[in-house]
Amino acid sequence: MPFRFVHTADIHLDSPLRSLALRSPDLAELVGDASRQAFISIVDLCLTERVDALVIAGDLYDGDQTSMKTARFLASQMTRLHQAGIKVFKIRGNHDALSRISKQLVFPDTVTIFGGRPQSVLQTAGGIDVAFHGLSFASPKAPESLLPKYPAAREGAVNVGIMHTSLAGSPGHDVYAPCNVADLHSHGFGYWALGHIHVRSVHPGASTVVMPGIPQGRDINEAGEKSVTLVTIRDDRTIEIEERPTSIAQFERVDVDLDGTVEWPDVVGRVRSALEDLRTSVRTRHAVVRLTLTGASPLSWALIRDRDLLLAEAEQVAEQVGDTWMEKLELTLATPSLETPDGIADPIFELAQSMRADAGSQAFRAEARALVQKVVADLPPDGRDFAGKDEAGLDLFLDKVLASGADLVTARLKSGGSQ
Ligand SMILES: [Mn+2]
Repeated sequence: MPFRFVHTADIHLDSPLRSLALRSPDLAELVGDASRQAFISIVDLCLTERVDALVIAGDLYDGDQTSMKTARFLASQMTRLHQAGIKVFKIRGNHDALSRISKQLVFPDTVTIFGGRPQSVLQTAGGIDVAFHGLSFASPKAPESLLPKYPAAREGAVNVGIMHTSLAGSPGHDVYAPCNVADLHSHGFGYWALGHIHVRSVHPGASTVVMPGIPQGRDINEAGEKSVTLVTIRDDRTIEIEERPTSIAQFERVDVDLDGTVEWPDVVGRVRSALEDLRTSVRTRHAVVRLTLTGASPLSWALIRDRDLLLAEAEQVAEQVGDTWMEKLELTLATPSLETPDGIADPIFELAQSMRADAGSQAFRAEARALVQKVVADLPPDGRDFAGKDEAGLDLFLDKVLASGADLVTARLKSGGSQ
């Protein structure tokens, strides 16, 4: 009988909605509840696969906004595992360190929450001894490697280390207990159950080192199918891993090229076939789409002007395709030249030129910058990144907004009354 466990991390329960673009209340509800649904599907997987343990390598919670509702939810899920005889081994990550409720929750005695001192728990199943070694760091910041604190491998057992770490660094993730994969391999453990980085990675070698990634994406920057790792330790002590899908809603970018489209229904038809293709390739129940229209079409100006109608049509198509949602519509269309063929000055062309020139002027930019900064300051901290994370980001945002504003005014003038 093999020993089996499920390894997950970074569930981030109660993570606030990070996209301001989720304008449909149904979609906001779907995405808002998805992390919780993914956790239920992880527990379901544990029960159907009759595993011996569930390992949670940190960041079960997102921060200090963890609610009583979540506390009750977790207690009921832990009870399901407890009743099935499945042990839970959990460490805290940098986000859990901020959570007040996580310190007060009382779980069944089959749940081990590792504390600030390294601890080892031996579990025997199917004649195989497995030693789980874990350590939680109490602060949200851990600048040094935690690896030296882990005990040496226990002889006669298969050793599993549970650690929250940024490894050698990963874009978009805070440095946390950094360490090298090579050092993990040489520590003598059979398996390293890691957490923190939201993108899955597997590092085979002397031991099996797995970063499972987030089990449910929270916004378009966490696109693609998400999963957990099902680990099987065979009688001969070899370790096998399988990736198992867990996400309920999958974010996906879809680009649609409009080259060659002439009439509005052509555009809608292209969108429809792109969403149908997506639906056949995505296994996750719900697909949440950021749609980007590219290419050149004589309809460009009309599409820019009537973007709201286009979005409404895309939403309708998505609904017809089924379990498909529009997160956002982006237009990066090549706009046809405004110059008249015979070289006679077109007043709209001249106006567009002068708007572009004004948009580049210092005074205009300074005014626009001040306006954007005022909006940013009025938003809660989680919503402030839309205009870039720093000065350079803000400049890029201004470039984009000013250019698309000029295009929108031009589009309204250019195609006024034609649709
Ligand atoms: Mn983390």
